[in-house]
Formats: sequence, structure tokens, C-alpha cells
Amino acid sequence: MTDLFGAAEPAQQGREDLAPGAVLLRSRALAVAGAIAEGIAAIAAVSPFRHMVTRGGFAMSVAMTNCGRAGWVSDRRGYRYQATDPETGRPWPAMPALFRTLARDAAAEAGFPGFDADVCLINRYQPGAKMALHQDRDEADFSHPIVSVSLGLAAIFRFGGPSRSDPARKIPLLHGDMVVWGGPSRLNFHGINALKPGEHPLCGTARLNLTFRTATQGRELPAPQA
Ligand code: MD6
Ligand code: FE
Repeated sequence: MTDLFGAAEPAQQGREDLAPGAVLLRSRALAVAGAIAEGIAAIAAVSPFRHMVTRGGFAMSVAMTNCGRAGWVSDRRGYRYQATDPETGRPWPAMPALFRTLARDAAAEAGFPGFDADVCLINRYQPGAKMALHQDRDEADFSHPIVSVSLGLAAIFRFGGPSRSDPARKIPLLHGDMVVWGGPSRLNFHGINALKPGEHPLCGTARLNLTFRTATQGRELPAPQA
């Protein structure tokens, strides 16, 4: 971004506590944003972005893929983690070492040492795409946090409490921002407002979001169904 005089505007840095256990790390992933985008492109070349359907049969506006030991999937049978990509019938692409290390280091900074992600869900938003208020509760063990990375266009993140009706804060998530949340905030409701159109030098018309989870530890994955 440039100001009136053409000088580069420094990206915001630093740490903000959003709630007990929930920490916003501004620009934490900025230095490796290009490498992450390359990693996503390589993953999507194997397991392409797709619009999954909900149990009710509606296509989600956000396009998704995964990497890691398992992937989050949704279809008419509901939500779950699955070791294979239902589109390809093959295992999800491996999680790049850079992804795992970034998630582990950010989690440690936020007060969750030893975070070892086995799943990375990758969300791609185009203008108008949104994520309804939800809880992340398909993981095996809520003692682990979730770590998120945002790239590309900015979006408004709504962060509420443990009940759907709790008031939600609105927080803009910008290119390179990370959020770590766990502990008392682990099951808080959250969502993303409809993406506004724009153009980003690295990501074009899109916003990308990665969420790292320890989803499968200590649990057998359901056998893939035909
Ligand atoms: C998004 N993120 O930012 C959607 N969930 O596009 C999430 O739903 C999310 O950012 C759990 C923890 C962090 C997140
Ligand atoms: Fe979520």
C-alpha cells in the first residue's frame, strides 16, 4: 500500500489478545507469504479447490482443499476428517515443512508450545464468499489450539463467544496476519463476512486462509466411503 506521497505504508505488527486463549499476531506470516502461496498452488494442482456441499445439500461459497494426514470434508453425510480426498480417491498432499513450522512457532508464541498440526484446511474466498458463524468441533481433542493464516484480500472476521448468541467482535484480517486460539476460547463461535471485491498483488481477487489443526490424534479415521 502507498500513501499520498508514494511512501510504502508499513504493515501493522505485533500481538493483540482477542480473548483468553485467542491471540492475533499481525503480519506474523508476511515474510513467508510468497512461499506459502507457492505451496498452496502445488497442493491445489493435486487436490483442487472445490465447493463442498453441506448436509442440507447447499454448495459452500468458500472453495476448499486440504493438506496433511487428513482433510476436513463436508457432504450430504455431514462433516468429518478423512485421510483421502474424495475427489481424487488419493491421500491429501503432504503438509509442507514450512507450513508445519510456521504453525508450531506461532502457537508457541501465543502460549501453546508443542503444537503439531496434522491437518491444514485451505479456504479460498472470491468476492461475495463468506463463512457463517460456526464452531470448530470436529477435531478429536480440544486441548490443542487452531492456528490460522490469512493471505490476499482483507476480510472481516467475526469472533464471538461460546454461545451462538454471544456478541461478536469484528476484526479485519489482513495479508500475513495469523490468529492462534485455544484454551478457554477454543469453541468460540466465529465467521467471515462476505468478501469485498479487490485486487491483491500476490493473490489476485482472492483471500486465502489456512487453518492448522491437530485433528486426528488418538483417533482412527473413518474408512473412506465410495
Ligand atoms: C477464515 N477461519 O478465516 C475462516 N476457525 O477464513 C476459521 O473458520 C477459523 O480462522 C478456527 C480457528 C481459526 C480460524
Ligand atoms: Fe473455523
